[in-house]
Amino acid sequence: MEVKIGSTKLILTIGDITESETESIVNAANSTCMGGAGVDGAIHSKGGPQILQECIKIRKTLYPDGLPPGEAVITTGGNLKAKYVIHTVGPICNGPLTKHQKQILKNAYQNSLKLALEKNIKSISFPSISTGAYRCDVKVASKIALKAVIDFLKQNPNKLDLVAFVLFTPEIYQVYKTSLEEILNANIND
Ligand code: AR6
Repeated sequence: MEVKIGSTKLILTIGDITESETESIVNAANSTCMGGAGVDGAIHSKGGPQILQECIKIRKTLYPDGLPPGEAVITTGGNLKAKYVIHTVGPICNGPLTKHQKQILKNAYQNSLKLALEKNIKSISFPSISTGAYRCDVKVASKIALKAVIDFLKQNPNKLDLVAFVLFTPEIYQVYKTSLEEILNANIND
């Protein structure tokens, strides 16, 4: 599915984010920034050791106590097709998302986009942050993710060419597609 938000293309696609050809991809990391499973594991294993080396440096200099949930940092993409990896940390869920968890998730998307603009990056791919190991409800998370991106693009027009959500399974894709349709219909009826 593809829509336009101002001059920016917003795409939903099924796939593996490590194969993404956008200039940057976002990692659903944890506060250690030292790697893990899921998207994080795939990015570090395909991207190679340079990504971890830069993460270690960031931990030593900027975030000695760990990357706080909702914040974002940037490293090289190493051997990936993407030139940059933006690492962010979503909320950990143990049930329905609380107001605070929703805010953290929104921050994770918007701080990643902010960092992309600071680096003059034109295209970015997101995974479905916090809906794997961090167990947040996909339907709720998808609405927050899409709204966060759409609001950001409306507030920062003509900066990014492409924002893609690269969703790992057809089921997750379908949830995001329905959410996007609902958000766009709600906007029309505003
Ligand atoms: N490409 C796109 N999406 C993927 C890929 C991939 N290669 N692999 C998994 N997904 P998760 P989280 C989907 O667990 O919930 C890590 O251990 C997956 O199906 O990667 O934010 C970190 O180190 C799900 O929909 O991230 C943290 O400790 C989504 O990506 C923790 O997991 C997110 O799943 C972060 O948990």
